[in-house]
Amino acid sequence: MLTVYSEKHKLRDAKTEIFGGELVAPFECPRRAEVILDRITATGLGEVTAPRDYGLDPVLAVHDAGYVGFLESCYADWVADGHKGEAIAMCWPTRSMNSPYIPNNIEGKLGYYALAAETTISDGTWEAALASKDVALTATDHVLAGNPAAFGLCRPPGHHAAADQFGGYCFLNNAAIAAQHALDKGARRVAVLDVDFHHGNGTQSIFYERDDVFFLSIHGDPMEAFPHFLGHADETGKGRGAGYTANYPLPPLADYARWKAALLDAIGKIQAYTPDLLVVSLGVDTFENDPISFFKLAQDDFADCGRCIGAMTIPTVYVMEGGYAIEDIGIVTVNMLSAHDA
Ligand code: OKP
Ligand code: ZN
Repeated sequence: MLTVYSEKHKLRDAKTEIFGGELVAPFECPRRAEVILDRITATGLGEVTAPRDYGLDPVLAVHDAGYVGFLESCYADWVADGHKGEAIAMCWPTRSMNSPYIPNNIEGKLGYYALAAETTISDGTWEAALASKDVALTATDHVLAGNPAAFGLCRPPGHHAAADQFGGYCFLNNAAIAAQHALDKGARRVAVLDVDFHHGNGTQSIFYERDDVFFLSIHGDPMEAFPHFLGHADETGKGRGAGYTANYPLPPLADYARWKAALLDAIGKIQAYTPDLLVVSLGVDTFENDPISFFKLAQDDFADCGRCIGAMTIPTVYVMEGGYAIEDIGIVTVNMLSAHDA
């Protein structure tokens, strides 16, 4: 399988994350992509190629223009406002403060455009996010050109990013940008299967009222896990999109038997939908040793999952999302990808 990779992911190298009331080194760090790339090379998964530059048009096809402008100048605006650390949201327009105004002040803007506080915006974040969507788009075009599958080694990840919100380590929604790009290039229907431990709230919200993208996600029950406020089983789409969202929230300590039952149900729905393209939001934080998640998938389970997805024989783009058991994420990611082709 072809991998698309850009060195520019290294520009996303934040120094701080709020975790457990402390400022810690971010779980979502450059070494993640290096470990996965090393495993791809060591196992001979396939060719590794650089992305091409698609500019902002495919971004603006799913994201709000004001949000994109905010991301582009956020760090510079933060520094110009006299701050020394990384840009971070601290104040939100919550239920009791509904207002149509978008603040001028950068602290106000951060609250307006953020959905969580753990994720800072650091120097280089925007450039890395741009390269990450180019990785997803290049992998997508490779599949649209007739190849059965490709892997976009995206970093930073994307599935929590909504049309106008960042958070959960995500800025631009690479999977949504890829799915929309495929539709704009002639695909009639696209399915997005999100296997990251966390619910793909951003992808779901972007396509919630549409029937041309079917979003399915298997994840930690939001009653117990981030992103806490979306991903319940009764969220199934709205309007034209009714029936084109499927959520499989699973409880703490869910093992592969339980997880696979959800996967097989999702696969049945995907096959009935007959999509022209499948986008897999490939998070590997379902792994038993992941430091911030609570599922119990073992290394070999990822190969079984890859086999099940590959057996659908739908043209498939994998885009990297989460996975924080740094020393093992290369193994489990490549277990999944190599089994797809087998
Ligand atoms: C991003 B991706 C756990 C806090 C979790 C944010 C997690 C973002 C995950 N106590 N904080 O979906 O892997
Ligand atoms: Zn995750």
